[in-house]
Amino acid sequence: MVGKLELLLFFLQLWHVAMPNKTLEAVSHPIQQEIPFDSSSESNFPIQIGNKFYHIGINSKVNWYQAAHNCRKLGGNLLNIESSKEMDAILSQIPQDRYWISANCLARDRDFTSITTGEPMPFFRWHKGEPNNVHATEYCVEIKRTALNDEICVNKFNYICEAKIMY
Ligand SMILES: [Ca+2]
Repeated sequence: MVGKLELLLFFLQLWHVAMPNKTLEAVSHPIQQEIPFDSSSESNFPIQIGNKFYHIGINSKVNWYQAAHNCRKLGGNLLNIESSKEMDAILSQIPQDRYWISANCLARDRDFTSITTGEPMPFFRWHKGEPNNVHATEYCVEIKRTALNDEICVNKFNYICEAKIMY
């Protein structure tokens, strides 16, 4: 004779087998499809260099402001380049293209500050002749293939986010 409790436990076990919990997985990785590298990774920041993690946004080109928001949504910030070594490592990981980073002079003209730290970005490797502030309209900084360029903030490019802790 099977007791009511045993019967209930049996049906509960059947329920778990029949209805695996997918909800938590879906909530944990809502923007996984935007990750361009290493599709096996489930992190928003799949690239690790030293103690930092990176997200390369290449699926939709956006203006600098939207790029900053996108990085925050992922749990990080726009790339703050800290050294020549870091810049070389980043360049070795990305297709040659145009990418927004954290440096900008929106608050004070020609005073390039990182939106990520509120401090001057520690390392700049400008293209020859840059920053040239063409038509006095270039307030945001991009990696333009191999080096940095000041550019009009509303232009739409890829972007690079960083995080010190992997999300
Ligand atoms: Ca420029």
